Amino acid sequence: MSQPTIELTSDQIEFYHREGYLVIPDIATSHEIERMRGIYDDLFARRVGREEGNQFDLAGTDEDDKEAALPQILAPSRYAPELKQVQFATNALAIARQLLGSNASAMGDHAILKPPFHGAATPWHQDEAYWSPDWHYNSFSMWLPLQDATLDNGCLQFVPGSHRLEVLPHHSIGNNPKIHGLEVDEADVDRAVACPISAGTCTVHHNRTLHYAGPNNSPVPRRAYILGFGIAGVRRTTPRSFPWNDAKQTPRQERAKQAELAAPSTLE
Ligand SMILES: O=C(O)CCC(=O)C(=O)O
Repeated sequence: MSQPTIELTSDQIEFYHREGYLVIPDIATSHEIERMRGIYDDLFARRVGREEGNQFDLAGTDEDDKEAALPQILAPSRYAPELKQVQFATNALAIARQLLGSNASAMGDHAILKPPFHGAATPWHQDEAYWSPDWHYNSFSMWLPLQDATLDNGCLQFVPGSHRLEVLPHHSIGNNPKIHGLEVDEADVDRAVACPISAGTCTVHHNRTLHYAGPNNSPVPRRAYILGFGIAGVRRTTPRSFPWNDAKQTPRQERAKQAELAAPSTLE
């Protein structure tokens, strides 16, 4: 494995813990970004993972014959293992250990594409709202755009300090349980900070930080490759529930179920 080419300053570490997000320049070279863009476009073009529920429309009803409003791939490195070897991944893990401690580890990757002119907004949400309510989390997402990310094409926006909130009530986009994506019911986003960044820079946000990305009004695709890092979750002793997830009935879940049923059992 390669050595990291980046180290956070104590000011950057302090900013992340205070504000719940951080902008990190120079995490990947233009050469690497160009290479990743080729891999990324190929994965979406081939619709990898569609049958097992790993490629779907985050913001729409995800029908096979309908153009996706916000295509997403879970675990793209499963389909393109070369993504695990990029210098960005080495740098990201080193940063995770600075922000969370030496026992921080990788918790998966995903990709969200906003197609030119019609890529939908990613509504205000907290990532933890998607997860099991049974655990305490201490994690973050590292968001790497594979071209410049601007207000016009859907850069990320954050509410500073919102990582100190509890998980707020969420609902499925459009109150439609067939849609995978979540939106917070209500939140004060007046103080939100938009983070337009150039290719090679990334942002980091805590699992409870409220964040949003606008629609893509530009003629180029807005590609984001996202890595998750965290320390092992501790089971909660005080129960909580996320009813917005219990209510879900997405085509993606159905495809995942069918793929599992069709898979040969490892016990036989
Ligand atoms: O890329 C986007 O539009 C949203 C990204 C996001 O919500 C995340 O990385 O947690």
